[in-house]
Amino acid sequence: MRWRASLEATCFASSQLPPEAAPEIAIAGRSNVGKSTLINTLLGTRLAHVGATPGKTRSINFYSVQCSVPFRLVDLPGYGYASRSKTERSEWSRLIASYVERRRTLCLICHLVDFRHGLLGNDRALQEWLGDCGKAILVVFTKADKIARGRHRTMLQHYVKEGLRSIDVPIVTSGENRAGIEELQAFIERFLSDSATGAQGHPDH
Ligand SMILES: Nc1nc2c(ncn2[C@@H]2O[C@H](COP(=O)(O)OP(=O)(O)O)[C@@H](O)[C@H]2O)c(=O)[nH]1
Ligand SMILES: [Mg+2]
Repeated sequence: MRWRASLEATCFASSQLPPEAAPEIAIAGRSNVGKSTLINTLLGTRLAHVGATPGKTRSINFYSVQCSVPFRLVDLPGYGYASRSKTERSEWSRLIASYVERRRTLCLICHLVDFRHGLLGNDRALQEWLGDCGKAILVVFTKADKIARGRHRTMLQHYVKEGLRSIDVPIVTSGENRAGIEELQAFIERFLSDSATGAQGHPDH
Protein backbone atom coordinates (compact mmCIF):
# COMPACT_ATOMS: atom_id res chain seq x y z
CA MET A 1 0.00 0.00 0.00
CA ARG A 2 1.35 3.42 -0.96
CA TRP A 3 1.82 5.77 1.96
CA ARG A 4 0.11 9.16 1.95
CA ALA A 5 1.32 11.87 4.28
CA SER A 6 0.91 15.45 5.39
CA LEU A 7 2.82 17.74 7.75
CA GLU A 8 0.84 17.88 10.97
CA ALA A 9 2.95 20.02 13.32
CA THR A 10 6.29 21.82 13.61
CA CYS A 11 7.47 22.32 17.20
CA PHE A 12 10.27 24.45 18.59
CA ALA A 13 9.29 23.97 22.24
CA SER A 14 7.73 21.15 24.22
CA SER A 15 4.64 23.29 24.82
CA GLN A 16 3.94 23.05 21.07
CA LEU A 17 3.91 19.23 20.88
CA PRO A 18 0.61 17.91 19.48
CA PRO A 19 -1.54 15.88 21.90
CA GLU A 20 -0.64 12.18 22.05
CA ALA A 21 -2.80 10.28 19.57
CA ALA A 22 -1.52 7.89 16.86
CA PRO A 23 1.62 5.78 17.50
CA GLU A 24 4.81 7.66 16.66
CA ILE A 25 7.99 6.49 14.96
CA ALA A 26 10.86 8.95 15.22
CA ILE A 27 13.82 9.42 12.90
CA ALA A 28 17.03 10.35 14.73
CA GLY A 29 20.64 10.75 13.67
CA ARG A 30 23.55 13.10 13.14
CA SER A 31 23.07 16.28 11.13
CA ASN A 32 23.44 15.54 7.43
CA VAL A 33 23.07 11.77 7.80
CA GLY A 34 20.04 11.85 5.48
CA LYS A 35 17.01 12.08 7.81
CA SER A 36 14.99 14.49 5.65
CA THR A 37 15.92 12.61 2.47
CA LEU A 38 14.79 9.31 3.98
CA ILE A 39 11.51 10.84 5.15
CA ASN A 40 10.81 12.26 1.69
CA THR A 41 11.66 8.93 0.07
CA LEU A 42 9.46 6.96 2.48
CA LEU A 43 6.57 9.35 2.06
CA GLY A 44 7.01 9.94 -1.67
CA THR A 45 6.95 13.71 -1.11
CA ARG A 46 9.21 16.69 -0.68
CA LEU A 47 7.68 17.69 2.64
CA ALA A 48 10.97 17.54 4.57
CA HIS A 49 13.62 20.15 3.84
CA VAL A 50 16.83 18.61 2.52
CA GLY A 51 19.64 20.89 3.61
CA ALA A 52 22.88 21.90 1.97
CA THR A 53 23.82 23.48 5.31
CA PRO A 54 24.04 20.85 8.05
CA GLY A 55 22.25 21.42 11.33
CA LYS A 56 19.40 23.46 9.91
CA THR A 57 16.42 21.55 11.28
CA ARG A 58 15.92 22.71 14.86
CA SER A 59 12.26 21.81 15.15
CA ILE A 60 10.54 18.47 15.71
CA ASN A 61 8.29 17.85 12.71
CA PHE A 62 5.31 15.52 12.82
CA TYR A 63 4.05 13.91 9.62
CA SER A 64 0.72 12.19 9.69
CA VAL A 65 0.98 8.99 7.60
CA GLN A 66 -1.89 6.98 6.16
CA CYS A 67 -1.01 3.33 5.60
CA SER A 68 -2.31 -0.03 6.88
CA VAL A 69 -1.85 1.28 10.45
CA PRO A 70 -1.99 5.11 10.52
CA PHE A 71 0.89 6.63 12.47
CA ARG A 72 3.02 9.75 12.86
CA LEU A 73 6.53 9.89 11.47
CA VAL A 74 8.58 12.29 13.60
CA ASP A 75 11.64 14.13 12.27
CA LEU A 76 13.99 14.92 15.17
CA PRO A 77 16.66 17.62 14.84
CA GLY A 78 20.13 16.26 14.09
CA TYR A 79 22.98 16.25 16.57
CA GLY A 80 26.73 16.57 16.33
CA TYR A 81 26.87 19.84 14.45
CA ALA A 82 29.89 21.44 16.10
CA SER A 83 29.54 25.06 15.04
CA ARG A 84 26.15 25.44 16.68
CA SER A 85 26.19 27.66 19.77
CA LYS A 86 26.11 26.26 23.29
CA THR A 87 22.72 27.81 24.05
CA GLU A 88 21.27 26.32 20.90
CA ARG A 89 22.72 22.92 21.75
CA SER A 90 21.21 22.92 25.21
CA GLU A 91 17.82 24.03 23.86
CA TRP A 92 18.09 21.19 21.37
CA SER A 93 18.74 18.60 24.03
CA ARG A 94 15.98 19.94 26.30
CA LEU A 95 13.39 19.69 23.57
CA ILE A 96 14.48 16.21 22.44
CA ALA A 97 14.82 14.93 26.00
CA SER A 98 11.38 16.11 27.03
CA TYR A 99 9.89 14.53 23.91
CA VAL A 100 11.74 11.20 24.03
CA GLU A 101 11.54 10.65 27.78
CA ARG A 102 7.89 11.59 28.24
CA ARG A 103 6.11 10.62 25.06
CA ARG A 104 4.01 7.53 25.71
CA THR A 105 2.95 7.14 22.06
CA LEU A 106 6.58 7.04 20.83
CA CYS A 107 7.02 3.35 20.03
CA LEU A 108 10.14 3.14 17.85
CA ILE A 109 13.17 5.24 17.03
CA CYS A 110 14.85 4.66 13.67
CA HIS A 111 18.47 5.56 14.31
CA LEU A 112 20.03 6.66 11.03
CA VAL A 113 23.72 5.98 10.58
CA ASP A 114 25.89 6.73 7.52
CA PHE A 115 26.77 3.37 5.99
CA ARG A 116 30.26 4.62 5.11
CA HIS A 117 31.19 5.51 8.68
CA GLY A 118 29.22 3.23 11.00
CA LEU A 119 28.46 4.34 14.55
CA LEU A 120 30.57 7.28 15.75
CA GLY A 121 31.03 8.44 19.34
CA ASN A 122 27.86 10.51 19.57
CA ASP A 123 25.84 7.75 17.87
CA ARG A 124 26.90 5.41 20.64
CA ALA A 125 25.98 8.01 23.26
CA LEU A 126 22.53 8.35 21.67
CA GLN A 127 22.04 4.57 21.64
CA GLU A 128 22.98 4.32 25.29
CA TRP A 129 20.61 7.09 26.31
CA LEU A 130 17.69 5.70 24.26
CA GLY A 131 18.33 2.24 25.68
CA ASP A 132 18.32 3.67 29.21
CA CYS A 133 14.97 5.35 28.42
CA GLY A 134 13.67 1.91 27.46
CA LYS A 135 12.98 2.92 23.85
CA ALA A 136 13.06 0.43 20.96
CA ILE A 137 15.72 1.32 18.38
CA LEU A 138 16.05 0.15 14.79
CA VAL A 139 19.34 1.04 13.12
CA VAL A 140 18.85 2.23 9.53
CA PHE A 141 21.95 2.79 7.45
CA THR A 142 21.83 5.61 4.88
CA LYS A 143 23.73 6.57 1.71
CA ALA A 144 24.30 2.92 0.76
CA ASP A 145 24.66 4.03 -2.87
CA LYS A 146 28.08 5.42 -1.92
CA ILE A 147 29.33 1.88 -1.24
CA ALA A 148 29.72 -0.78 -3.95
CA ARG A 149 26.78 -3.22 -3.82
CA GLY A 150 29.10 -6.22 -3.48
CA ARG A 151 30.47 -4.93 -0.16
CA HIS A 152 27.13 -4.34 1.57
CA ARG A 153 26.80 -7.71 3.27
CA THR A 154 30.31 -7.77 4.68
CA MET A 155 30.05 -4.20 5.92
CA LEU A 156 26.71 -4.82 7.58
CA GLN A 157 28.08 -7.92 9.31
CA HIS A 158 31.10 -5.92 10.43
CA TYR A 159 28.97 -3.17 11.99
CA VAL A 160 26.71 -5.68 13.73
CA LYS A 161 29.77 -7.50 15.09
CA GLU A 162 31.25 -4.24 16.37
CA GLY A 163 28.09 -3.92 18.47
CA LEU A 164 24.95 -1.85 18.10
CA ARG A 165 21.51 -1.68 19.63
CA SER A 166 18.79 -2.60 17.15
CA ILE A 167 15.61 -4.62 17.64
CA ASP A 168 16.21 -6.34 14.30
CA VAL A 169 18.89 -6.65 11.62
CA PRO A 170 19.69 -3.06 10.53
CA ILE A 171 18.17 -1.99 7.22
CA VAL A 172 20.54 -0.62 4.58
CA THR A 173 18.95 2.19 2.56
CA SER A 174 19.61 4.84 -0.06
CA GLY A 175 17.53 7.90 -0.83
CA GLU A 176 19.41 8.09 -4.11
CA ASN A 177 18.41 4.72 -5.61
CA ARG A 178 15.62 3.70 -3.17
CA ALA A 179 17.49 0.61 -1.96
CA GLY A 180 15.94 -0.77 1.23
CA ILE A 181 12.99 1.67 1.20
CA GLU A 182 10.25 -0.92 0.64
CA GLU A 183 11.91 -3.18 3.19
CA LEU A 184 11.81 -0.37 5.77
CA GLN A 185 8.17 0.43 4.95
CA ALA A 186 7.25 -3.23 5.37
CA PHE A 187 9.16 -3.39 8.68
CA ILE A 188 7.35 -0.31 10.01
CA GLU A 189 3.91 -1.61 8.99
CA ARG A 190 4.64 -4.99 10.60
CA PHE A 191 6.00 -3.34 13.74
CA LEU A 192 2.90 -1.14 14.07
CA SER A 193 0.47 -3.97 13.54
CA ASP A 194 2.38 -6.21 16.01
CA SER A 195 2.34 -3.37 18.58
CA ALA A 196 -1.38 -2.82 18.01
CA THR A 197 -2.14 -6.49 18.69
CA GLY A 198 0.29 -6.60 21.63
CA ALA A 199 2.63 -9.14 19.98
CA GLN A 200 6.10 -9.50 21.48
CA GLY A 201 8.96 -7.58 19.86
CA HIS A 202 12.18 -9.16 18.65
CA PRO A 203 15.06 -9.69 21.07
CA ASP A 204 17.93 -7.22 21.09
CA HIS A 205 20.98 -7.93 18.96
N1 LIG B 1 24.27 9.86 -2.20
C1 LIG B 1 23.34 10.06 -1.27
N2 LIG B 1 23.21 11.29 -0.70
C2 LIG B 1 22.27 11.45 0.25
C3 LIG B 1 21.43 10.38 0.67
N3 LIG B 1 20.63 10.84 1.66
C4 LIG B 1 20.93 12.15 1.84
N4 LIG B 1 21.92 12.52 0.99
C5 LIG B 1 22.52 13.88 0.89
O1 LIG B 1 23.07 14.24 2.16
C6 LIG B 1 22.83 15.62 2.46
C7 LIG B 1 22.05 15.75 3.77
O2 LIG B 1 20.78 15.17 3.62
P1 LIG B 1 19.55 15.53 4.57
O3 LIG B 1 18.44 14.61 4.19
O4 LIG B 1 19.25 17.00 4.52
O5 LIG B 1 20.14 15.14 6.00
P2 LIG B 1 19.60 15.52 7.47
O6 LIG B 1 20.40 16.70 7.95
O7 LIG B 1 19.91 14.30 8.31
O8 LIG B 1 18.13 15.77 7.38
C8 LIG B 1 22.06 16.19 1.26
O9 LIG B 1 23.01 16.80 0.41
C9 LIG B 1 21.47 14.94 0.61
O10 LIG B 1 21.25 15.09 -0.77
C10 LIG B 1 21.60 9.09 0.05
O11 LIG B 1 20.94 8.09 0.36
N5 LIG B 1 22.57 9.00 -0.91
MG1 LIG C 1 16.90 17.38 8.02
